[in-house]
Amino acid sequence: METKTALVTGINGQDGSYLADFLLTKGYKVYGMERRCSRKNRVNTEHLEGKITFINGDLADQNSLLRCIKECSPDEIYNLGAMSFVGESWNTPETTSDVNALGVLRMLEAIRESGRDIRFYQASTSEMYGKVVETPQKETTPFYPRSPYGVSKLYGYWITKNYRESYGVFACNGILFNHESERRGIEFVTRKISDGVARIALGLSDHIALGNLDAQRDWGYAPDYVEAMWAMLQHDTPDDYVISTGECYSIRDFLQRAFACVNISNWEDYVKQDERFMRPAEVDYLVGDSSKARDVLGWKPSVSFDEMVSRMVFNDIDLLGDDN
Ligand code: NAP
Ligand code: G4F
Repeated sequence: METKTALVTGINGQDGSYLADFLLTKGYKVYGMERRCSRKNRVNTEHLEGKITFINGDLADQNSLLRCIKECSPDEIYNLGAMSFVGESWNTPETTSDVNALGVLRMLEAIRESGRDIRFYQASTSEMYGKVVETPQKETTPFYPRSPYGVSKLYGYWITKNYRESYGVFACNGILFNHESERRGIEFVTRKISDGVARIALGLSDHIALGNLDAQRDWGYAPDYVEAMWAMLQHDTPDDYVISTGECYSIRDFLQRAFACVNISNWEDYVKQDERFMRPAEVDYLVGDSSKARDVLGWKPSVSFDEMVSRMVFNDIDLLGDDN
């Protein structure tokens, strides 16, 4: 069988690292694109050194993308690189838009310029539904983004669809609902909670400071979700798919489950609400209908919410235990 080559942007992020793990099991040659920085951040990808090829590139720099494609000659590109933290997007709306919106355009243009037949995956998001106009949200639900991040991702979504329709690029949008894991960035609420609970259990802290506890999300497990990205690019025709569990929980539910892992039932005593973590505009409720992906791609999630919370908490206990 012919070896396929994939270029993955955002390689050092949560999804990039899991996708590389998955593609290696499928026999791919994997190139992981990372930005040059003063100190390498390969917490999620240290184990991939020697197994994949790291390549420097920046979604804010057109020439670097052209060079990356020339250097790897990929069959598939997974565009996962982004300023992905919604809260930060109000502080850096311009950079967020440059990378998350124009970065997609730059990559699509680089594909066109290369003249190669490259399949393209765009990391779109449930944040595009924002102030939801329909529940559950599916591929046909109108969008109403509520943050500079959501707005920037909406451009990425449409330009991907547009290049598919204008130039026949095999380009797919995965509209992924929140997905979490042991490799989740520490600033996101689930990992902040699992890390905070671990610290409290180990006597290293006495509380967690959080913002809005009433928001509700459809939380899945990241390794399940990267399989859906791959499945989209293996299908006969390019299309857009919602990827979600169909279940919805609040931050309070997450807290209750996480504290229960360390036998604490009075979790409210350990949580302080802090204005600093409230957002100028909130997405209150997201729950996805992934019937299309389940029917067409045969995809379904395998790890339950409770199992995911427990894996995250015990992983953080292990990590902190190793540090002490
Ligand atoms: P993540 O952990 O924050 O990873 C994002 C990666 O993008 C980081 O490795 C970051 O590298 C890289 N990046 C940032 N700016 C870049 C630039 N200018 N050029 C190239 N790379 C750049 O995010 P994730 O959770 O893995 O998510 C992957 C993608 O899916 C993102 O596009 C995100 O918006 C989207 N998404 C995520 C979810 C979710 O729940 N996780 C749901 C829907 C969609 P640095 O280390 O250099 O900053
Ligand atoms: O964990 P979050 O920061 O994730 P958010 O905003 O849902 O975005 C994530 O999922 C999107 C898919 O829907 C992705 F596109 C995006 O890249 C990212 O991966 O916040 C979740 C909820 C929010 O309602 C927030 O207001 O948790 C609430 N929250 C309450 N206290 C907090 C905190 N969020 C964070 N990060 N930190 C807090 O202290």
